[in-house]
This record gives sequence, structure tokens and C-alpha cells, in this order.
Amino acid sequence: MTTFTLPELPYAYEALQPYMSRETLEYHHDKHHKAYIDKGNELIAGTGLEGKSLDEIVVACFKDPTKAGLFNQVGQHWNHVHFWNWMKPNGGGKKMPGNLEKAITESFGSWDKFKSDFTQAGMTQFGSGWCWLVTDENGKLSVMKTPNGENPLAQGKSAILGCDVWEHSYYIDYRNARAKYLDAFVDSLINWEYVTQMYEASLKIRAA
Ligand code: MN3
Repeated sequence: MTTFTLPELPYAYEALQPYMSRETLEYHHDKHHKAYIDKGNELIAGTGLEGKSLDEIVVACFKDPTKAGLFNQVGQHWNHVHFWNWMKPNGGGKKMPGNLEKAITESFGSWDKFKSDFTQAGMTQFGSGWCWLVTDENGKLSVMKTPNGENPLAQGKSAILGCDVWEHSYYIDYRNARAKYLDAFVDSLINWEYVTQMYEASLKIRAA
């Protein structure tokens, strides 16, 4: 039995051009994400975690220092499963459902402040990692960043949006210009419908 499988991209490889190229998605999805899955399946064998949900495995491995190697793979698997869905063709900007726009405005003061906080988190993550939009127990939104394969879920928070700032996510298209990549992600790629789904699910989890 294999615990982890590579999901298909929810769009064609060239669908996110010119903001993210076919070549980037081929390497990022077919090689990088697949490598996390292959290594994760190898390392999880015999741990007793095989039948658990991906969310449960991420949390269990993060808490157990002897499973740090497995955590890197499953954290990155979780991150990428959602990352593909956090993007879509003709996405980004302020084209989002009203309840999410209201939550963003109430939490940050304005959409522009959200964008600047989110992209700053991505810019100031030294080395590889992710920047995130997360909800707290009151439904308030905030921005955070994590190194390497870590994510808010591991830390008991609910991520509703994340952007991969590992160089493999932008170096082919933007070289070292991480700021340009983050701008393109926010302005032209974010799938706000998927973010809203995760936002509404996070409020249910927090209310339970
Ligand atoms: Mn990646």
C-alpha cells in the first residue's frame, strides 16, 4: 500500500503562463513534489502512521523529533497538494467572494496592507520556505512564514493560503527576483475560491 500519491495538477501545464511557465510546473510538480512523495512513502513504512490522514501524519511527525526526516517530506507533500490549488489561470487580485474580502479588510485594515504583509513575509523568509495567510480561533486572519517544509498546520494553526518561496518555484521564470514572483502570485495567480473553501473549513474546525 502506498500512503502518498501524486495528485494531477488541476489545470494544464501551460495554464498559468506567463506568470508560471510549463517548464517550472514540470519540474516543480513532476520532479520536486514527486520526490517528496517517493521519499515519504519510503520513510513512513513501519511507523504505524500509514493509515492516518495526511493532516494527522503532518502533526504527529512534527511533534516527534525522531521523525524529522519524514516530517520534511509529508510537510512538503501537504504544502504542495494545496499550493497547486491555491493557483488558477486568471486568478489573483481582489476578485474574491465578499465574506473573505471582508475578513481580509477587517484583519489587515485594507487589501493593500494584506498584500504588502504577505509579500514581505515571503521576502523575509531567509532561504527556503513558505509565506502564509492563517486564521486564529476567532476567525481573525494573519500572515506568517515558515522555513523549509514546515507549515501552520504543524504549529496548530489553519493555513488558508500559502506561497512557495523555495527557489525551485520561481528561479526558471524570475531568476533571483523573488519579489516579482510574489507580486505575480498575489496579483494574477491566487485561486480565491479555494482560499475561501479553506477559510470556511477553518472556521468550522475552530468552532468545533
Ligand atoms: Mn515547492
